[in-house]
Amino acid sequence: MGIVNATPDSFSDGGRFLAPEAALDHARRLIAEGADILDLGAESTRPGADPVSAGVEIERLVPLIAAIRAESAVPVSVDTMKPEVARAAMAAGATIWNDVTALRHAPDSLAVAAELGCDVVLMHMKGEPRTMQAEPHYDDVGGEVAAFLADRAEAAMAAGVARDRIWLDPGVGFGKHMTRHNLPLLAGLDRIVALGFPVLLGASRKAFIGALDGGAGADQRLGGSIAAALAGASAGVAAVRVHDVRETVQALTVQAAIAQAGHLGIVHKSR
Ligand code: HH2
Repeated sequence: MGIVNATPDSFSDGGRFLAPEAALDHARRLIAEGADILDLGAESTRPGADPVSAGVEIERLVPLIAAIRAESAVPVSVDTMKPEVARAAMAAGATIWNDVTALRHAPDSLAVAAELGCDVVLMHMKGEPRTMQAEPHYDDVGGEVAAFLADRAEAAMAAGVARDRIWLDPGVGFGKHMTRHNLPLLAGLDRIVALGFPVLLGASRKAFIGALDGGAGADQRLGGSIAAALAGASAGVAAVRVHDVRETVQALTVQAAIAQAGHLGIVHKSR
């Protein structure tokens, strides 16, 4: 899943893709680099970011979705917590609602997701974007995140969302201490995969990578982003949400080829 930011203040792209033409060019590039899904966002979820109105999000997203739809069949996901934005995006041709609040932001989020019949990504976040990094606490981060996600999947199904429309996401960096929480969460992804839903992992360019590498900035975190994507793939996640599609696809291709050779080797030896 390639990330296309249509925000003026996203932490990693600094608004480079705000103009519709530039965002469309970026989307085209990610498709050419091998993205299977595009995730479009118009509101930054960066800690401390200011909220954006639904009208502004719709203005930024709908023309972009329509332009992508006009030239590509790539599935489009929209990163929004607002049901009215999801509704407008699905009408324009998106098929996945990626909600960092796991359909908790608005009272009608669950009902609208069920009505739209779209795929939904339910992500774990402790607190809300403005405050989430203020002293988060867990006794067992992996267990608590898995329990939360199982609970939200149940709530979505109870509201009428089909089981096979649900994705889960551990929410790396959302209300988690840089290393004390994100690393055990990444090490225990199999517990989330074991819930039986496809899992999406978003670790690309996140701050924990900088924390492990002498404060490396967002544009200096490619190696760590790839390491996290590979760890996710090993644990069985279905998709990784990344900025650097080409490099990630290459890493995953090599990882899969090595695994495949290993399997062939085992078959060989057992003969
Ligand atoms: N991370 C960000 C935004 N949306 N959605 C999912 N499902 N999982 C994530 O990990 C995730 C997400 C981070 O957002 P932001 O700070 O806006 O930066 P960017 O969109 O460049 O990643």
